Parts: sequence; C-alpha cells; structure tokens
Amino acid sequence: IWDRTRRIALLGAPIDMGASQRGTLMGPAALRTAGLATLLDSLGFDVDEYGDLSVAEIADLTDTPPDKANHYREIQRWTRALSSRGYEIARTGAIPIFLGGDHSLSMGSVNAMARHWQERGRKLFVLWLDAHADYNTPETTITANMHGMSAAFLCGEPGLDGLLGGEPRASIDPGQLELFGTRSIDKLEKDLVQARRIRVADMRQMDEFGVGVLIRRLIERVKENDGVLHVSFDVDFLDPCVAPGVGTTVPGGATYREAHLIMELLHDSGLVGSVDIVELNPFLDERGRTARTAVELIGSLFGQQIVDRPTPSNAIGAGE
Ligand code: NNH
Ligand code: MN
Ligand code: MN
Ligand code: MN
Repeated sequence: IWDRTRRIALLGAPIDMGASQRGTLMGPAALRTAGLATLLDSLGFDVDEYGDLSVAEIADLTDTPPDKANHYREIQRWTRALSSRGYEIARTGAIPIFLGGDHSLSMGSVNAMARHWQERGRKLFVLWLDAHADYNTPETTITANMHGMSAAFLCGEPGLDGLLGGEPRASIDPGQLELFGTRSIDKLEKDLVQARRIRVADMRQMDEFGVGVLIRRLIERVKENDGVLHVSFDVDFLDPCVAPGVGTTVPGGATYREAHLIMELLHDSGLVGSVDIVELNPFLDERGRTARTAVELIGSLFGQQIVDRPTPSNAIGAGE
C-alpha cells in the first residue's frame, strides 16, 4: 500500500508531564541526534521535518479536571495541539512519526490518525508495543499519571471526556487495539482490559509462540479488515539491558532481535501508516544507547535489511 508513499513527516512532542519522572521532553532531540532523519533519507524517503510542537496557553479550558489525572491541563493542551497538527500532517499524505515525549502524546497522535482514516473509510488498528497496558482511567489509576491512561482513552473509555474540547474525538473499537509485550498491569486495569476483550500478546505468549507468529496473526487481521496500522512504540517494551533510558523499566522485555523481527515483519506487510516513539528519557540513558537502538528499530520498520529479498523467504504464502 505504501509503495507510493515515500514521504515521512517528523513531529516532535517534547512532553514529560504525563509520566512520573521528568526528562522524556528531551526525547525528540535525542532521536534526532541519533540520526533518525539521515537514516530515513538513506532508505529513500523524503523527510518533512516539522520540528517540535509547542503549546500555547489555551484560554477556553473550562471543563473540571478529573480528581486523579496529574497535570491534566498541560496534557490537555498537548492532546489538542497534537490531534489537530497530526491530522493536518496526515492529510499531506506523508507517514507521520511522532517523537516523544511520554506516552500521553498518543492520545493526540492516535486520535488524529483514527480521524484521518475514518474519513477515508478505513479502520485504524493500533499496535501498542509496551511493557504496560496503559489502560487505566481516572477511576482505576493508582498513580494518576496520564501516560498510563492513553490506550483506554483512545478506546473511548470515560473519565477524560473534556480532554479534546472542540477537537473531534475519533475513538477506536477495543477490537482494533493489540497490546504487545505486556508484563506490568494494575489490578483494576487488568479487569477493564479483560472486560473489553482487548487482545494481549504478553511476554508469556512471546516466549511460547515467538513474535513471528504473533505479529503475522495481527497483520492478517488488519488485512482482512482493509485496515491501516499505527505502531505506538513505548521503548520500555524492550528489555532494560537493551534500553536503559526509560523511567519505568520492567525486567523481562523484548530482546534486540525480537524487536527487529517485529519491525521487519511490519515493514514487509506494507500496512504501517503512522508511528509513535515514546518514553525515551535521555536523562537516564547510557551514552545514547537507547536512542540509537530506537532509531535502528525505526530503520527496520522502514525497510533497512541486509539482503534485499523481493519476497521475504519467511513470508506467509511465499512462492505462491
Ligand atoms: N500502570 C502504571 C500507571 O498507570 C504504569 C504506566 N507507566 C508506563 N506506561 N510507563 O507505559 O501509572
Ligand atoms: Mn506506555
Ligand atoms: Mn510502558
Ligand atoms: Mn534490522
């Protein structure tokens, strides 16, 4: 599908108030320093650099902030700005990559993409690569950190209803979300995920079936529905040994190779229409390792390979 789309748009969202630890606001700069644009350029893409979004004071914020949603006003400004800017960028036909920033930015970026594709009669599927489920609401949350609520918000869960204000809300159906790499979930959050029948490929499933089987299953589902895929990549999806530069490391994450294989399979599917890279915290990183790893993975997602195989030898239906 994306054979003709050789244009990628980069938009930074230097935001860290959604997380418990400060520092992810340096994420966009670190990803740029690690050579993201140069890499994409070398893979044959035209890169539209939109710089970093900045949010002005929005005067008309009249809704009552929920009790348990830290820094609600700041996140609200970011969500509105990201949703409208993301939507405009999507309309240019480029593939947007949103550079975070903590994971609360996805409430804006994914809303924008869902709206974009809805208008074109296509369903947006969301792959949530993350140690966490991010399926809390102000009701269920323990920490009140809004980066733990983004997936729930996007699936239309109540509790943050004034967040977008006048921006159109384009919720996805819980069936269009797949949590992947999950290994930390809160009690009430788990109940909600199960009640909504969200698909969860947790670490045990990754161990038992391997990422190849699990990702192909997702790709088939997106294809059957003529869908488009948004990849929301929380770098804490990776094992802390590979990605120490995050505030909320959880042991037992994806290996370097598992992560690359996921990206390579997604690339071959041709279904990826937008990406978030979130939770990178350069303040906690070791000599840029995590930023570099994230950029290498984006390289695989956009076609970097050692041998150019027209039909990947391991593809479903190869040789047919
Ligand atoms: N579940 C926890 C919370 O809601 C942790 C969320 N932290 C994340 N999510 N890093 O990706 O606060
Ligand atoms: Mn997350
Ligand atoms: Mn996480
Ligand atoms: Mn690779």
